[in-house]
Amino acid sequence: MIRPTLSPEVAGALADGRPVVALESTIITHGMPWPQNLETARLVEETVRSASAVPATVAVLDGVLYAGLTDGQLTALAQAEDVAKLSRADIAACMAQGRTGATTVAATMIGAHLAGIAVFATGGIGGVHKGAEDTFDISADLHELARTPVTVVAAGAKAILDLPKTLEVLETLGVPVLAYGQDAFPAFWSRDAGLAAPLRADSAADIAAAHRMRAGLGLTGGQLVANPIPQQDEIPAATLAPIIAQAQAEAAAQGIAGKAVTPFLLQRIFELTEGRSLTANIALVLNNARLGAEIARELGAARD
Ligand code: PSU
Ligand code: MN
Repeated sequence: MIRPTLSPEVAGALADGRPVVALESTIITHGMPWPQNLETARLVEETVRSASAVPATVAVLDGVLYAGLTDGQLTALAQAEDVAKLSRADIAACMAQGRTGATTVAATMIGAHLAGIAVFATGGIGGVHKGAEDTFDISADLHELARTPVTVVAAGAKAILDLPKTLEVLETLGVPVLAYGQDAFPAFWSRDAGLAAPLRADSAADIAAAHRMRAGLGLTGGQLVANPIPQQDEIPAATLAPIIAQAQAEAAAQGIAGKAVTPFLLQRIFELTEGRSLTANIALVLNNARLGAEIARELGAARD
């Protein structure tokens, strides 16, 4: 079995059974513009360390799968061009060809699990795109949550997606969706998607206990923790709705499809909100990093 190459910091923590939180790299290469992408990646790592856990950013560099990057590697990745966006389908080919790729939620879960890391914090997950009844565009993130035993902390899913359908697919796939500290399912930039979350958890200890219980029952797959954006950073859903609609119309008009859809929409929304979407995005990622660290601490030495 191929294991990820660990940074010294991550190797030490795993060997001692200290808490580790995996972080994704597609958010750096395809989710945020330079230089805020690097600033955020560093801040997220520092936030995890301040919360008494060790950050393990996952990426493929020149064919090598890493869990834990040096600052030099992080900086190079944040500036690199033509980095592949890797999911379950393409991570092996990228490695076999000695290429460089950033890991999405799905591929980061795979890397985290191979390294023995049970918790992963990010911004938003991929889901069912609007119009999926025609395009069949459903993120592989949802299927990965159904098969790989990692607890993923996100701020829900973006309103660029069809949120009711996303929750339906997660239910069909048997993925627990736990809203943290509230009944409503959060919608990334806003705290309330206008939908009830299937489950609710009020503490990191409860989330860790549910993770362990799933393993005990022999249930495959992970859990999605939907952590609402802090109130002061929220952008009301009504403010964003016309902007999202415009970005979506442009994507359709330009024939954007496949892997390019999510990065295109994120970039257009950043431009149309004059950067406000990015400020909120950074705040919620940091908030998720803190909760991820707390869950990892509660899980203790549990590795699966
Ligand atoms: N949603 C966000 N920010 C992101 C992504 C999704 O709010 O950066 C990235 C994540 O890496 C996620 C991926 O796993 O996009 C999903 O892409 P797709 O929709 O092509 O599956
Ligand atoms: Mn897709």
